[in-house]
Amino acid sequence: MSTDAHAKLVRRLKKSINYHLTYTIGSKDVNSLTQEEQYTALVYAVKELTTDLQLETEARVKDNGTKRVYYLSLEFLIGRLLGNNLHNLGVMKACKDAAESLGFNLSDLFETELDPALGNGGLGRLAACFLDSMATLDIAGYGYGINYEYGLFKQSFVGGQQREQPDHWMMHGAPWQTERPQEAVRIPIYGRVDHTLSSDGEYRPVWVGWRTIVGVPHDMPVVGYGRKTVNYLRLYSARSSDTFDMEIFNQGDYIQAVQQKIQTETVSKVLYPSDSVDAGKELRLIQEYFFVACALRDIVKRHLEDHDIKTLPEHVAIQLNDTHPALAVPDLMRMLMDEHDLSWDEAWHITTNTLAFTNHTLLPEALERWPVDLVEHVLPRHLEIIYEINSRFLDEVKAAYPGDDTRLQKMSIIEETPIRQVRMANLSIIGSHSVNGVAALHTKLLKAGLVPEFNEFYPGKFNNKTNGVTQRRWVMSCNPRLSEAITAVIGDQWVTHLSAMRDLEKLTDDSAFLDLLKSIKHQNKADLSKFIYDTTRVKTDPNSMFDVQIKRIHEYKRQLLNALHIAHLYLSIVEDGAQLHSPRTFIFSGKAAPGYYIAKLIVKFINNLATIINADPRVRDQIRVVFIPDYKVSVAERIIPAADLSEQISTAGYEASGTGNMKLAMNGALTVGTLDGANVEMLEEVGEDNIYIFGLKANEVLDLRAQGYNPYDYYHNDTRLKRLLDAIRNDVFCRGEQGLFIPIYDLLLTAGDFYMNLADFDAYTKIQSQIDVDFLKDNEWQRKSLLNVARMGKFSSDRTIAEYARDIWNVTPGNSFALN
Ligand code: 26Q
Repeated sequence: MSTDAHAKLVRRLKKSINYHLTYTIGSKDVNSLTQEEQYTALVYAVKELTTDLQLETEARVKDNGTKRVYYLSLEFLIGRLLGNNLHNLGVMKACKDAAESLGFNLSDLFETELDPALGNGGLGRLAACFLDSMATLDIAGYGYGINYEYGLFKQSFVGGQQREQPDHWMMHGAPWQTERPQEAVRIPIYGRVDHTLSSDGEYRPVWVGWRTIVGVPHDMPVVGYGRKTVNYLRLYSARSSDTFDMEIFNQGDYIQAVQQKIQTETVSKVLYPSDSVDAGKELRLIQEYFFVACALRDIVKRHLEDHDIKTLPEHVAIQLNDTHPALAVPDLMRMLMDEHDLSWDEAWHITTNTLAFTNHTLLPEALERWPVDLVEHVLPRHLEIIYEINSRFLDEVKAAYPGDDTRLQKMSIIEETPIRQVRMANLSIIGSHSVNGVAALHTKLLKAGLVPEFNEFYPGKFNNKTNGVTQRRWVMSCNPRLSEAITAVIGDQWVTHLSAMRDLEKLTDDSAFLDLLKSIKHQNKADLSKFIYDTTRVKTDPNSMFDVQIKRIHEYKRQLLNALHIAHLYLSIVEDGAQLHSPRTFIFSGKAAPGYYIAKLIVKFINNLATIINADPRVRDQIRVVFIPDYKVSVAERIIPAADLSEQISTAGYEASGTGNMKLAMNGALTVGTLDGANVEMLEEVGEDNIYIFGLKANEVLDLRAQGYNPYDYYHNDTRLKRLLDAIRNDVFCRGEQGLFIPIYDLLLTAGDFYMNLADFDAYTKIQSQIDVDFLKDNEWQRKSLLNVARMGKFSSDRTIAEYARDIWNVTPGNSFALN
């Protein structure tokens, strides 16, 4: 930006901030403003810039007849927006100058922003990275979801146990959002189907007696890097319909009418805090239907402004983020047939060519199923359509495989036993033209293990799209020191073409550059140490190795294996006089679903280890343990730049992809991991000398289980394991709460250790000893770290999105992005 343009922009921002302080916020005295007031006025000023670009983008898309992509997701973990948007707009400096001249401290204002937690974990954050990449690639791509009033619960610890508190993230307003009441949509729900015939004798089902939910959109700008494209994320709030309520009001039951109103508005009240299936909750089903129905109406309405309904697949692509939006299949069918008078075959052609589905899980028990009775009660017409889809589909299967009843049962949308349920995965597969997994191994296992019959029946429908993350948030913005150092030597191409990081390889023998990287990591670790002290009162040493495991707490992710290793180190230091070569700080962060008993006990176990170890003078100079509470995007942004070692140790075959693995490696952490999810492809990219791979492979896990895995074999044959598990059983870590961790002992032995912690324990301790030694070899470690940064190009979500665009959506990025 020229000096002139800069000065002009600073003046514009200042003027606008002052305007909003007075007229939007209504603030009295500019000298006694709260941080929130300063922050809010600044956001309104910046939103003027994004609004201009958003309107320009929208006009360009409309004029050019550009195909639009809609990403339907119940979760968007977008993180704080101010810093990110300023970076992507390229106005960070101007904004800093404007803020400072008004006496505001921009860094403080960044910290004032509440971190919207409208998602649980990987799936929601992936959706946010995809929005960033779509806008940066100049794709007309929009997110559609729910405007939850309460995001994911806030986590705190009381006596080491997880407590949940509500996250009322809009408490101080939501200045990034623009409410658009004029674009509200009315959604029917409940009621029954009248089976009537039209005048020419055709079957004309009519959905009658429904109630209405009103969906009011709230748009948030999604700013592409480079000031060209600004798309939006459209989140719907549920409101009750006044016309409907009037009827009850007129009947005289005022209180009942108000109660119904309140009930309707609970639909967008809270995000379900579990990242696996929560059995059969009506409110969750309504949420899934509500946002899909709002999105489809909005999408079809926009399409009809310029085109005929029959050309929908040419102008619109809709991506379903897991099965949560699977009701898009019957709802689009219903709109096309019942509201646009198309035949079944026409509607089916349009529906299947518009929709595409992404699967994120391999656990059969994590597949969504809804009781038929519940679906019938909430959505009677949709159930009828689901039955019809199923019956036509099963006819095709019967024709292809006469007499194969087992196959028919597996492929049916309806599960018959133990109760009749709708299988959302089958519905999504049948109703889409593309089904993709999120990493090469995951897609392979999806095709071969989870739904082989579908893969056989639909050749070419299944495909892989390995996940990625946006380097704009996960390097440029969260790790400014590293970004500057990189840009100084290879330029800033990497910000939009991460593969350009390969140029760093020429510096692997440049000891001055390696020293610079080391000092950057050290400064980042010092910053994190301060944050850890402020949040937990635990002192950590930035000279120790920072070993991090940050993700949702799950048995399959095996935080327990990490904790067992730590407890083993503790015992071997105290009882055997063992000594580590490299002092280590074990850092955990992550939330357990409120109803997930064993995950919460694992949290407590780690917290107890932390208390015991950090207070024990015999071990505290060698190992330290911290559990950083309330993991969220803004906490991840502090931890990731400071990590030396990244723990990606899931039981092979269970982590669909992982994305934290990519973020950590991009920031120079070395990975210790199993051959699971995207770790497999990270190994391919960085080479085996630059990653620590251990443990059973996915096929070995299955083979061992088939042979009859017995954890007692490991317990009896490994004296370390016996000592460790007995210590857990005998209350060594219970801190006075007797018998507290017996369920963990039982999980690992009597209950069969389903995730094979004990089978991988030996390999894990061995590789950890190797890491302990390697960390001492300063230059070598730093060189490996640099190669990780240099070789993560594949894992930019820009690459992922370019592949979706080419293979699934059939759209051409306005901003050319080369794929291999
Ligand atoms: C379903 C029904 C009812 C209530 C909740 C849910 C629900 C909610 C969230 C089920 C699953 C989720 C989230 C799943 C998730 O985050 N999966 C992760 O997706 C990432 C992005 O693809 C992968 O990298 C991870 O491997 C995968 O675990």
